Amino acid sequence: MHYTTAGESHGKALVSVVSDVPAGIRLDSHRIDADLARRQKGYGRGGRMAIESDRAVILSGVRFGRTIGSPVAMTIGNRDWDNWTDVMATSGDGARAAKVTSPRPGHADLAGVLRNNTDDVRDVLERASARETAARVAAGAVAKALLGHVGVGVASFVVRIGDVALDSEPEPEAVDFEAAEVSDVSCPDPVVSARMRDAIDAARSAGESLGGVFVVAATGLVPGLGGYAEASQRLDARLGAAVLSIPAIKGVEFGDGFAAAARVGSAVHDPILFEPGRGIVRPSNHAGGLEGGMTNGQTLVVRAAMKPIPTLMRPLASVDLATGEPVDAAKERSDVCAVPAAAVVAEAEVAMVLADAYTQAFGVRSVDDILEALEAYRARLPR
Ligand code: EPS
Repeated sequence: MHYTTAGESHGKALVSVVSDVPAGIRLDSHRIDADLARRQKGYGRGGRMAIESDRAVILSGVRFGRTIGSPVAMTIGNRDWDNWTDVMATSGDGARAAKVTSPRPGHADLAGVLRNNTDDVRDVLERASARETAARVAAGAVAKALLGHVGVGVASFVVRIGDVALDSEPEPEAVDFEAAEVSDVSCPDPVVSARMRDAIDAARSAGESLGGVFVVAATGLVPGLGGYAEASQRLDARLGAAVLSIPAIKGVEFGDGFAAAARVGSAVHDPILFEPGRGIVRPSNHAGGLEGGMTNGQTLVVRAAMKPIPTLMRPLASVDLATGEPVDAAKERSDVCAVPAAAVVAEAEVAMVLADAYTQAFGVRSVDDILEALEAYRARLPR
């Protein structure tokens, strides 16, 4: 299973196409919309989120609430399009659209205009905008629906915003995900949530923006997804690439991640024990559920760092690309902090990689075939 998206931030709509979708997945558009709504919320979002109310319209690949084995195409309308019909028209000469010529440091603006040989930063920023991630979340909801059939759950929580962090990061099994979902910063600890909101308020007042760190966890995975024999099979690499493809994500860790580099081996690796009746037991999960490029049957723990958003209300120095004169970087309406939103997008990315790994291992034709192959696989695993 894999996806592609199309759509500009202020164009008419976003488009999502999910391919290699097995038949028989129960797909409820309310579930898709619930994730779209989670992505929209979050303390620190800007004025745009008050305009949008994202809903997925399913165009193909689904009949009577179930996938039929063909590509699932969806659109999400941009309500803001009504305010941008001149600037984002698909025809005409653009005479009424002022060019954006002051690239924002940290955004795709400068490298994008150099790459594409354009003199209008808007040609680049419209697609580089994180608005596109709404389409990823819709695609990820299809992946999550398949994972639901095989007993896999994917969830996330925020552990840091700016310099405010949870004192110690809990094991995902101990996280109250419902509390995190209710929190408008997606942090399970209400006291830390309040400090995170204060930090976002302070950043907004200072014309600043904030990044942070979140965890995505996946439970119920069978061991052996992915592979060790070929570089392209390694699940760490596929998950890492997927999460790093989200705008503003600068680092990804699994389990203990970078901290493991400072420890001795016996403090990093998870012993393998056997308990009669329970089978193989791992007393710890430093590896974050991945060994040798494969799932090992434990909870997958992915942690990602997001840099602060590049659009600053107190802008950094830039250059007017039309004149070469020094100017302030473009100051567009934007968010102060989108870390809670990025966590939902990362759930979608992780879910897509895992759904793809399940279809590669157990078949792409139908949910029933996948479940049968999975049962046979589970039956031969040691008790
Ligand atoms: C974004 C700028 C803002 C954000 C946008 C990402 O949009 P606008 O320029 O319309 O104010 O709100 O995020 C979304 C629209 C979204 O749906 O997440 C940017 O420059 O990346």
